[in-house]
Amino acid sequence: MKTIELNASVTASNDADADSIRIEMKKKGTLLVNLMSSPGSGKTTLLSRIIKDLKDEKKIGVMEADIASDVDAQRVEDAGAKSIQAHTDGMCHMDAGMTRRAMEAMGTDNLDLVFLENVGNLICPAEFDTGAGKNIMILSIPEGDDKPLKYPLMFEKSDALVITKMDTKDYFDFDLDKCIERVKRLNKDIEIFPVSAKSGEGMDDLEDWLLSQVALWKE
Ligand SMILES: Nc1nc2c(ncn2[C@@H]2O[C@H](COP(=O)(O)OP(=O)(O)O)[C@@H](O)[C@H]2O)c(=O)[nH]1
Ligand SMILES: [Mg+2]
Repeated sequence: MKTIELNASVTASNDADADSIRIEMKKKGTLLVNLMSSPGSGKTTLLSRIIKDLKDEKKIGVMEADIASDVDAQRVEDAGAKSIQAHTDGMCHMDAGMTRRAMEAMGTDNLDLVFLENVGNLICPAEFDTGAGKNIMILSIPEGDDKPLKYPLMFEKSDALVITKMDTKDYFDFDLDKCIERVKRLNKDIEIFPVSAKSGEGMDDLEDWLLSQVALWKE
Protein backbone atom coordinates (compact mmCIF):
# COMPACT_ATOMS: atom_id res chain seq x y z
CA MET A 1 0.00 0.00 0.00
CA LYS A 2 1.39 3.39 -1.06
CA THR A 3 1.27 6.79 0.59
CA ILE A 4 1.11 10.01 -1.44
CA GLU A 5 1.68 13.56 -0.16
CA LEU A 6 -0.73 16.05 -1.75
CA ASN A 7 -1.05 19.86 -1.77
CA ALA A 8 -4.03 21.93 -2.78
CA SER A 9 -4.47 22.16 -6.54
CA VAL A 10 -3.51 25.43 -8.19
CA THR A 11 -5.87 25.26 -11.17
CA ALA A 12 -8.42 28.03 -11.52
CA SER A 13 -11.51 25.90 -11.83
CA ASN A 14 -12.10 23.01 -9.49
CA ASP A 15 -15.54 22.43 -11.02
CA ALA A 16 -14.10 22.01 -14.54
CA ASP A 17 -11.45 19.59 -13.22
CA ALA A 18 -14.17 17.63 -11.44
CA ASP A 19 -16.30 17.45 -14.59
CA SER A 20 -13.37 16.10 -16.61
CA ILE A 21 -12.74 13.40 -13.96
CA ARG A 22 -16.41 12.35 -14.21
CA ILE A 23 -16.22 12.13 -18.03
CA GLU A 24 -13.03 10.01 -17.89
CA MET A 25 -14.35 7.72 -15.15
CA LYS A 26 -17.61 7.22 -17.07
CA LYS A 27 -15.59 6.18 -20.15
CA LYS A 28 -13.64 3.69 -18.00
CA GLY A 29 -16.81 2.35 -16.39
CA THR A 30 -15.39 2.99 -12.91
CA LEU A 31 -17.71 4.63 -10.39
CA LEU A 32 -15.96 7.06 -8.03
CA VAL A 33 -17.83 7.50 -4.73
CA ASN A 34 -16.94 10.33 -2.34
CA LEU A 35 -17.63 9.46 1.32
CA MET A 36 -18.01 12.38 3.71
CA SER A 37 -18.67 12.56 7.46
CA SER A 38 -17.35 13.65 10.84
CA PRO A 39 -14.26 11.89 12.20
CA GLY A 40 -15.30 8.72 13.99
CA SER A 41 -18.75 8.41 12.42
CA GLY A 42 -17.76 5.05 10.99
CA LYS A 43 -16.52 5.58 7.40
CA THR A 44 -13.67 3.09 7.49
CA THR A 45 -15.71 0.49 9.39
CA LEU A 46 -18.54 0.79 6.84
CA LEU A 47 -16.09 0.57 3.94
CA SER A 48 -14.41 -2.51 5.40
CA ARG A 49 -17.79 -4.22 5.68
CA ILE A 50 -18.80 -3.26 2.10
CA ILE A 51 -15.45 -4.50 0.77
CA LYS A 52 -15.77 -7.86 2.56
CA ASP A 53 -19.36 -8.28 1.30
CA LEU A 54 -18.78 -7.20 -2.33
CA LYS A 55 -15.16 -8.09 -3.10
CA ASP A 56 -16.04 -11.34 -4.90
CA GLU A 57 -18.45 -9.47 -7.20
CA LYS A 58 -16.68 -6.15 -7.82
CA LYS A 59 -13.10 -4.89 -7.98
CA ILE A 60 -12.84 -2.15 -5.36
CA GLY A 61 -10.22 0.52 -4.67
CA VAL A 62 -10.12 2.94 -1.74
CA MET A 63 -8.29 6.26 -1.39
CA GLU A 64 -7.96 7.27 2.24
CA ALA A 65 -7.48 11.00 2.77
CA ASP A 66 -6.14 12.14 6.12
CA ILE A 67 -3.80 14.70 7.57
CA ALA A 68 -1.51 11.98 8.98
CA SER A 69 -1.06 8.21 9.45
CA ASP A 70 -1.90 5.27 7.22
CA VAL A 71 -4.12 3.30 9.60
CA ASP A 72 -7.27 3.55 7.48
CA ALA A 73 -5.57 2.50 4.22
CA GLN A 74 -4.19 -0.52 6.08
CA ARG A 75 -7.68 -1.42 7.39
CA VAL A 76 -9.33 -1.35 3.97
CA GLU A 77 -6.42 -3.23 2.40
CA ASP A 78 -6.78 -5.91 5.09
CA ALA A 79 -10.50 -6.11 4.17
CA GLY A 80 -9.54 -6.88 0.56
CA ALA A 81 -9.43 -3.61 -1.40
CA LYS A 82 -6.68 -1.99 -3.39
CA SER A 83 -5.76 1.12 -1.42
CA ILE A 84 -3.69 4.25 -1.15
CA GLN A 85 -3.19 6.67 1.73
CA ALA A 86 -3.25 10.34 0.72
CA HIS A 87 -1.91 13.00 3.10
CA THR A 88 -3.52 16.40 2.55
CA ASP A 89 -0.79 18.70 3.91
CA GLY A 90 -3.08 19.87 6.70
CA MET A 91 -6.03 20.55 4.39
CA CYS A 92 -9.53 19.72 5.60
CA HIS A 93 -10.84 18.37 2.26
CA MET A 94 -9.85 16.83 -1.07
CA ASP A 95 -10.26 18.88 -4.26
CA ALA A 96 -10.59 17.48 -7.78
CA GLY A 97 -6.88 17.82 -8.64
CA MET A 98 -5.84 16.04 -5.43
CA THR A 99 -8.36 13.28 -6.16
CA ARG A 100 -6.94 12.87 -9.67
CA ARG A 101 -3.37 12.61 -8.35
CA ALA A 102 -4.39 10.04 -5.73
CA MET A 103 -6.23 7.97 -8.37
CA GLU A 104 -3.20 8.08 -10.68
CA ALA A 105 -0.89 7.00 -7.86
CA MET A 106 -3.16 4.10 -6.84
CA GLY A 107 -4.14 3.04 -10.35
CA THR A 108 -7.83 2.58 -11.18
CA ASP A 109 -7.63 0.37 -14.30
CA ASN A 110 -10.14 -2.49 -14.22
CA LEU A 111 -11.71 -1.30 -10.95
CA ASP A 112 -15.53 -1.19 -10.82
CA LEU A 113 -15.82 0.99 -7.75
CA VAL A 114 -13.39 3.49 -6.21
CA PHE A 115 -14.18 5.06 -2.85
CA LEU A 116 -12.63 8.29 -1.64
CA GLU A 117 -12.79 8.45 2.16
CA ASN A 118 -12.64 12.23 2.43
CA VAL A 119 -11.07 14.06 5.38
CA GLY A 120 -13.40 13.85 8.38
CA ASN A 121 -15.50 16.97 8.93
CA LEU A 122 -18.94 18.18 7.90
CA ILE A 123 -17.96 21.52 6.37
CA CYS A 124 -15.15 21.80 3.76
CA PRO A 125 -15.59 18.46 1.94
CA ALA A 126 -19.11 19.59 0.92
CA GLU A 127 -17.67 22.72 -0.72
CA PHE A 128 -15.29 21.00 -3.16
CA ASP A 129 -16.47 18.78 -6.02
CA THR A 130 -14.02 15.85 -6.19
CA GLY A 131 -15.24 14.55 -9.55
CA ALA A 132 -17.14 11.72 -7.88
CA GLY A 133 -20.08 10.15 -9.69
CA LYS A 134 -21.90 9.77 -6.38
CA ASN A 135 -21.53 11.56 -3.04
CA ILE A 136 -22.45 9.70 0.12
CA MET A 137 -22.67 11.21 3.57
CA ILE A 138 -22.52 9.21 6.78
CA LEU A 139 -24.20 10.39 9.97
CA SER A 140 -23.92 8.20 13.06
CA ILE A 141 -26.55 7.91 15.79
CA PRO A 142 -24.30 9.36 18.56
CA GLU A 143 -23.82 12.58 16.55
CA GLY A 144 -27.48 13.54 16.96
CA ASP A 145 -30.50 14.16 14.74
CA ASP A 146 -29.92 17.95 14.58
CA LYS A 147 -26.95 17.79 12.18
CA PRO A 148 -29.05 18.54 9.05
CA LEU A 149 -29.98 21.84 10.72
CA LYS A 150 -26.35 22.74 11.45
CA TYR A 151 -24.55 21.50 8.33
CA PRO A 152 -27.16 21.73 5.55
CA LEU A 153 -24.76 21.93 2.57
CA MET A 154 -23.41 18.40 2.97
CA PHE A 155 -26.93 16.97 3.09
CA GLU A 156 -27.87 19.03 0.02
CA LYS A 157 -24.85 17.79 -1.98
CA SER A 158 -25.19 14.09 -1.17
CA ASP A 159 -26.92 11.47 -3.31
CA ALA A 160 -27.26 9.14 -0.34
CA LEU A 161 -27.20 9.41 3.43
CA VAL A 162 -26.11 6.44 5.50
CA ILE A 163 -27.33 6.70 9.10
CA THR A 164 -24.99 4.34 10.86
CA LYS A 165 -24.42 2.79 14.31
CA MET A 166 -28.14 1.87 14.43
CA ASP A 167 -27.15 -0.80 16.99
CA THR A 168 -26.59 2.07 19.49
CA LYS A 169 -29.98 3.78 19.05
CA ASP A 170 -31.32 2.68 22.45
CA TYR A 171 -28.56 4.66 24.18
CA PHE A 172 -29.08 8.00 22.41
CA ASP A 173 -31.99 10.41 21.97
CA PHE A 174 -31.85 10.20 18.19
CA ASP A 175 -35.24 10.69 16.53
CA LEU A 176 -34.87 8.86 13.21
CA ASP A 177 -38.16 10.13 11.73
CA LYS A 178 -37.35 13.73 12.66
CA CYS A 179 -33.86 13.40 11.19
CA ILE A 180 -35.19 11.96 7.91
CA GLU A 181 -37.79 14.74 7.69
CA ARG A 182 -35.08 17.39 8.19
CA VAL A 183 -32.87 15.79 5.54
CA LYS A 184 -35.69 15.43 3.00
CA ARG A 185 -36.57 19.09 3.46
CA LEU A 186 -33.02 19.94 2.30
CA ASN A 187 -32.83 17.31 -0.42
CA LYS A 188 -36.01 15.55 -1.49
CA ASP A 189 -34.21 13.10 -3.82
CA ILE A 190 -31.64 11.80 -1.32
CA GLU A 191 -31.59 8.02 -0.64
CA ILE A 192 -31.45 7.20 3.07
CA PHE A 193 -30.05 3.95 4.49
CA PRO A 194 -30.20 3.30 8.24
CA VAL A 195 -27.51 0.67 8.93
CA SER A 196 -25.17 -0.84 11.46
CA ALA A 197 -21.77 -1.85 10.12
CA LYS A 198 -21.37 -3.83 13.33
CA SER A 199 -24.55 -5.93 13.33
CA GLY A 200 -25.07 -5.85 9.56
CA GLU A 201 -28.57 -4.35 9.88
CA GLY A 202 -29.55 -2.51 6.67
CA MET A 203 -26.33 -3.39 4.83
CA ASP A 204 -28.09 -5.43 2.12
CA ASP A 205 -30.18 -2.46 0.97
CA LEU A 206 -27.15 -0.17 0.91
CA GLU A 207 -25.03 -2.69 -0.99
CA ASP A 208 -27.84 -3.41 -3.49
CA TRP A 209 -28.11 0.33 -4.14
CA LEU A 210 -24.33 0.60 -4.63
CA LEU A 211 -24.35 -2.31 -7.07
CA SER A 212 -27.22 -0.70 -9.01
CA GLN A 213 -25.25 2.56 -9.20
CA VAL A 214 -22.19 0.70 -10.53
CA ALA A 215 -24.38 -0.97 -13.18
CA LEU A 216 -25.93 2.39 -14.19
CA TRP A 217 -22.48 3.98 -14.40
CA LYS A 218 -21.32 1.29 -16.83
CA GLU A 219 -24.29 1.81 -19.21
N1 LIG B 1 -21.50 0.35 17.67
C1 LIG B 1 -21.00 0.66 16.48
N2 LIG B 1 -19.77 1.19 16.40
C2 LIG B 1 -19.29 1.49 15.17
C3 LIG B 1 -20.03 1.25 13.98
N3 LIG B 1 -19.28 1.68 12.93
C4 LIG B 1 -18.13 2.15 13.44
N4 LIG B 1 -18.11 2.05 14.79
C5 LIG B 1 -17.04 2.46 15.72
O1 LIG B 1 -16.85 3.87 15.59
C6 LIG B 1 -15.46 4.19 15.77
C7 LIG B 1 -14.97 5.01 14.59
O2 LIG B 1 -15.07 4.23 13.40
P1 LIG B 1 -14.24 4.54 12.09
O3 LIG B 1 -14.72 3.59 11.05
O4 LIG B 1 -12.77 4.56 12.35
O5 LIG B 1 -14.73 6.02 11.74
P2 LIG B 1 -14.17 7.10 10.67
O6 LIG B 1 -13.27 8.01 11.42
O7 LIG B 1 -15.38 7.81 10.16
O8 LIG B 1 -13.48 6.32 9.59
C8 LIG B 1 -14.74 2.86 15.94
O9 LIG B 1 -14.54 2.63 17.31
C9 LIG B 1 -15.70 1.85 15.34
O10 LIG B 1 -15.57 0.55 15.90
C10 LIG B 1 -21.34 0.67 14.11
O11 LIG B 1 -22.08 0.45 13.13
N5 LIG B 1 -21.76 0.41 15.38
MG1 LIG C 1 -11.58 6.54 8.76
